[in-house]
Amino acid sequence: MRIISGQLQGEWTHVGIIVARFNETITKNLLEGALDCLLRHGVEEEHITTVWVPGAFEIPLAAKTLAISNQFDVIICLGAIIRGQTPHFEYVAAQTAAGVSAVSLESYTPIIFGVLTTDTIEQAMERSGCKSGNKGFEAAMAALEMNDVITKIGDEFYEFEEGTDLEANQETEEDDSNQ
Ligand code: INI
Repeated sequence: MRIISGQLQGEWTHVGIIVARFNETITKNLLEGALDCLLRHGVEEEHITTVWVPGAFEIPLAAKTLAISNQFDVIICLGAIIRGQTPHFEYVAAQTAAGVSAVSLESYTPIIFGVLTTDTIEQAMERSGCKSGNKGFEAAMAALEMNDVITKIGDEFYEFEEGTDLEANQETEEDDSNQ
């Protein structure tokens, strides 16, 4: 039996963080939590890029743009969508989640959803470091674990030519099977 599981080890890991400015008092705490986790687990400061966007709705495009640069092993998305503040909470939340998920699958990049979706600002505060942990810290843990898992699956089951990635590898395999 073969078991693959990820370690929380960040050395040599290039991390992109996208953080929404909307509800900045909360998202700043999420960012702090994420950075704390990354630095504690060995990610070098110069390997972390933080990108600010206006709101959660803008996160997926920024994530895609970072992902296709091929400069990042993993991307963490941080935001706070609060039901009480907007009648279109459901749309913003659903589109943000669906967009982040789609970009991750399309780009073969672990992209972590560290976006709070809460009913009240108090709940958002509690989950950004005050009472019930910090979702930013948790998102960074998930990022490190997923980076290691995906790397290990790649090492175990794919043969890469130098300079290729999972997507290029898949295209090569499709070309081979069409011949
Ligand atoms: N963006 C958020 O990140 N959180 C929110 O709670 C929120 N509310 O309440 O509306 C929000 N809206 C802005 C949205 O993300 C976009 O920035 C805006 O619609 C421009 O595209």
